[in-house]
Amino acid sequence: MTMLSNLAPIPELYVSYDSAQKLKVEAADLKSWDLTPRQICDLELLMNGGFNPLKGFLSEEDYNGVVENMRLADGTLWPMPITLDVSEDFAASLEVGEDIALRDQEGVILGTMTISDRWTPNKAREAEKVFGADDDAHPAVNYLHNTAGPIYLGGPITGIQQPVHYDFRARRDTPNELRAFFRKVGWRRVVAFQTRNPLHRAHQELTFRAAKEAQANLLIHPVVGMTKPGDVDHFTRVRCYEAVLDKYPAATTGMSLLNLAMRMAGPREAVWHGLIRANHGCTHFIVGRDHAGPGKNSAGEDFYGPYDAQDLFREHQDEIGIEMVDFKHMVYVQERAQYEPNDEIADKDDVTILNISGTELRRRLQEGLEIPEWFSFPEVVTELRKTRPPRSKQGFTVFFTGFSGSGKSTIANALMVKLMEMGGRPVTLLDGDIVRKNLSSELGFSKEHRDLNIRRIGYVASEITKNGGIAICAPIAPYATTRRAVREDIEAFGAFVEVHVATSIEECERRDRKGLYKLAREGKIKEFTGISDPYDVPENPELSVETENVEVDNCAHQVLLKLESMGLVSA
Ligand code: PPS
Repeated sequence: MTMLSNLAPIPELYVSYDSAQKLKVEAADLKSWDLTPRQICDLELLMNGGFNPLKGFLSEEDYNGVVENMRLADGTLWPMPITLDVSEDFAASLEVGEDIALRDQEGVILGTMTISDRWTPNKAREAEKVFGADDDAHPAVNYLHNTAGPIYLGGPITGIQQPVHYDFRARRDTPNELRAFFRKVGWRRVVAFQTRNPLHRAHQELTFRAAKEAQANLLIHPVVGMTKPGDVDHFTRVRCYEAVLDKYPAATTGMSLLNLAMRMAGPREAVWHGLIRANHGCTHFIVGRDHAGPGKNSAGEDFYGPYDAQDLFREHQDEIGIEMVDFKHMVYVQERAQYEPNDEIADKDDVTILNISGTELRRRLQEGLEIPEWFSFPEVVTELRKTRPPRSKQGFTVFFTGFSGSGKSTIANALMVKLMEMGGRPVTLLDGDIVRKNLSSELGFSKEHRDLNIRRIGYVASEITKNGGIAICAPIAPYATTRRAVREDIEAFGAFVEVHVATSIEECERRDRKGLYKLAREGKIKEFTGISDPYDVPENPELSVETENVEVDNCAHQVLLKLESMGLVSA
């Protein structure tokens, strides 16, 4: 099959500038939906034609077709549900047929939608059919159940303006801008490379080979919208990509950033990515092993087979309108000092094959170890080291949890002083009592208020961690789910060290330093943790300390040893 790009403009959903100005004024009377970050990404690609032929968020009929057999109601291939999920309250306030304003998080109007459909989706079914399993270990299934609203709205969009991006503006292109660029420079065959990771030498080799094989120019087309939680942030990645771009022969290769919110849906995602690239005027698309793979399921197995994405893509290639280029697994052959496709090395037993896995690379970055030049480009390694300094230079959070009077504050204070004595990073103590005097002064002890209190502490600790400091938290934090949520927030930026101060309730009551247990027993304090309110004992804390017959100094020392063993402080 010979693919030549169709570089005629594709339809967008934007109205003219004058109409947009008028609509903006009129929209003041409409009910507004404040879009989530993922919905903003989806809306941008709906409006600029990246999701062509969609004309809006899916109707119920289209949604059912997409979920069940990857097709819109009219039979057109479309693998991913692009839906507007909202709250019950908002959905209930609307009539079908009504127009709503779609606004970004600062209230700027981006478009309007005429509501044609409103329904309660069967999310378990969506998870099974689209993502392959109703398992929260899949990031998109987790999003579906725990972040997305319960009601879906569908209907056509009228585009008013693009979401504003302040970063890398010159590197972002709509499908029509890319098409115009290809037309201008005479690129008739273009192979696109999708990525959400930094590029190293192996990627540079394989993409260049793919372009040669397809006799095409190369477009590095990284996703900068939303990728897999825990990925390297896009600011760092784009600086890395810019460094790698210089390594290709001049004028063969370009780069454009795609504000896509990935779902990590493997085979379906590959087909979706292909359709999006076809809309951007590309003729070829590289599909790799485990394309857009979400990692392991809750049983520790892969969600999809390694070549499922290639198989599904091949099956639908003609309809997608873009030709697949198989990804070659490139490895470094030491004796020949070059990268070669793994399956083309005839003398495997006589040569030394080198490879560094993603996990090994992260370990080396964490520990500040050498990353060899055969593996990556020095400029890329320098960028990565800036955002991933060794653990002993990163911020982290120590989160004490335990009953009132268990000794949390005393140990936390001792730890703070020891860390300050060591120096190097600022230390902040967020003690339960102190937080309740300041940050959470209006809160009581209901589950809702305790959760709010812990989420606030978690938010402050995550900011401290992000900025390279040490946060020591010492609340009771009785609920495991809330502790887990805080852990997730913080682990995006650094380590979360949960320390269970495991003093028994009997011992805490015996000590009764503040006389609160007595009052709780007398019923004068209600909802008292351990007496009349629950405490979920941590199942897998990084450390559990006993305080009965143990000096405070020794407890703090145990924490310090743990921090040392995790590489967070050096002896
Ligand atoms: S929580 O559950 O994490 O929000 O609690 P926290 O912010 O750590 O606040 C606990 C301190 O408040 C005092 N106190 C109570 N604790 C538990 N239950 C009830 N009902 C209650 N009422 C007041 C108590 O002194 C706790 O301090 P610590 O430092 O834990 O002894």
